[in-house]
Amino acid sequence: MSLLSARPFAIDIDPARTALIVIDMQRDFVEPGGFGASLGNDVTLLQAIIPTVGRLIAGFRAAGVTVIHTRECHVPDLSDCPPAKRNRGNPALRIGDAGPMGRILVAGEPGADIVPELAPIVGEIVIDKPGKGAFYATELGKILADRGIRQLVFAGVTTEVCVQTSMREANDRGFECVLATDATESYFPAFKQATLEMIAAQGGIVGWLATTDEIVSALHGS
Ligand code: TIU
Repeated sequence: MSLLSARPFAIDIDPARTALIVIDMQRDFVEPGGFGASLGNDVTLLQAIIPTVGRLIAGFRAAGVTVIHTRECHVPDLSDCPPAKRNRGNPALRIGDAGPMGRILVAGEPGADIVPELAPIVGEIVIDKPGKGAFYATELGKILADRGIRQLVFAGVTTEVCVQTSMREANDRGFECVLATDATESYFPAFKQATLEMIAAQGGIVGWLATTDEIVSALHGS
């Protein structure tokens, strides 16, 4: 056990029962021509966290603690993409349409890949998820149960969409959840800030907040 300096209060972390969940650090969200850009977003904000997410992943790898990556994507026939999701809004390109990085948010296409700087290494788990939450219609719950994992550190994009949804799903399933505040980002800075505040408010109603340095220090027992 090591004490993680966190907000709203410190938390004991057991590295043997902890995993890092890196949410959707895919080219479709952080590079021009992908899903995020097709929705009208400025993707440069998200690109800026890649080095910090890399440092967090490296800290987990060095400590021998489980690293899990997720990708928001759909099977090529889009049978796992509800029309309500595909037809939402008026994007330049819809899920499944051909863009500069292949078909938008379709598994196996270049845009659905995790950015090369954060590529999973052999032995790390990659979860393809059709929803915003990482537990919905995936094996994640079973994988965590099989490994006896009870504490989760979250990073990735976007803070208020897939990260927050996944963290809330995990909180309801009884996991203690920590969000790495400098290893997550939103297309909307105000939404990120609001998300951090709502997670830690009311005595940590959804979980804890800590920086990458605080988390890596705790994992290494310093
Ligand atoms: N649009 C947006 O902010 N996010 C998503 O659609 N997916 C994730 O957050 N991964």
